[in-house]
Amino acid sequence: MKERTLAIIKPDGVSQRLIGEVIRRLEASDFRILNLKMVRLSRQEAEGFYAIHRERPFFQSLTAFMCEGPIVVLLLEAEEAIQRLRTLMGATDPAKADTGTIRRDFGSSVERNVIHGSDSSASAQFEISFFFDESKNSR
Ligand code: IDP
Ligand code: MG
Repeated sequence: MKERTLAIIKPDGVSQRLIGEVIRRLEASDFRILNLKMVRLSRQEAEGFYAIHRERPFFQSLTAFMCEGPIVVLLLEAEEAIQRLRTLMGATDPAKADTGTIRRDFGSSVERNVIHGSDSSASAQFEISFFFDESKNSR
């Protein structure tokens, strides 16, 4: 089934000049980019986006990290997009991620792991509408 999901190239990915490489991998694996933008999150926006992790010990550090520089937000569409994006990304901790995944190849720590991807259809819905006005998404 065709699905939509949200990916973010995190500040460490942008600063390592990985925008092109990440997008190349996404397109090579049949993701269609329906929309994208570069933004700089305020602390409040980062906290809103990651509200589900509010009680986690890494919340302050994570939200500070997500604000340290620009990010690239991508609205993606593909067959099984949610699961396939997670597979391309690899495990949260780059050291534990499979060979050939984005996080394994470019991540530097469990926090600085280059890319975000929605983990379920509920989170994809929330995350897409957090960043994009759905009535304006093109194909
Ligand atoms: P995910 O990005 O693989 O879905 P989550 O558990 O949803 O992982 O965590 C969200 C983000 O928070 C991670 O991508 C990573 O940047 C950061 N994070 C997760 N666990 C830790 C941790 O134990 N220490 C520091 N940062 C973490
Ligand atoms: Mg997650």
